[in-house]
Amino acid sequence: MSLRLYYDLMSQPCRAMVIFMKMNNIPFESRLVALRKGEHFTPEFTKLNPFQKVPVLEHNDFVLTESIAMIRYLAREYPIQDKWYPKDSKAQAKVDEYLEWQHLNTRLFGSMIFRQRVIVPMLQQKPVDDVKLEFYKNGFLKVLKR
Ligand SMILES: N[C@@H](CCC(=O)N[C@@H](CS)C(=O)NCC(=O)O)C(=O)O
Repeated sequence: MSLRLYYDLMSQPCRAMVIFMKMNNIPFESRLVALRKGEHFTPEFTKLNPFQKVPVLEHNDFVLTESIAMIRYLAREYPIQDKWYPKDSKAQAKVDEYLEWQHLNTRLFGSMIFRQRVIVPMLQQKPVDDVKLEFYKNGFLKVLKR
């Protein structure tokens, strides 16, 4: 049974997948997709994920996009430690609560800091926009306090 993960470690959801799979001893084949080289725009990759985003999980012929769906799928398919995704309904609901929340909170502000601090200056050869950076840093501090 083959399980493949298409990823780039520059991406936060990809890192989450790699950490989750390694911590739970889920064997997988690595398929690196270099976002900086635009490898997610190739026709082969677009066939896998028409949205041209990583991560993508391929389990035999079954293809899944969206990291949260992947984590839930793997938690059903593999014997993962309960602390990662509990079977108890209420405990699982609390994990789900965080998984839904993080997209527009920790992930959004964390990735925007990285974007403003690293990606935009590198790609556009511009100095860091301190006003924007400060905005996302403050947003990040606020969501970290919740
Ligand atoms: N909600 C998706 C997010 C996927 C996503 O936004 N991936 C980014 C990297 S973090 C990507 O592939 N971006 C490439 C692009 O937009 O061109 C998930 O959790 O898997």
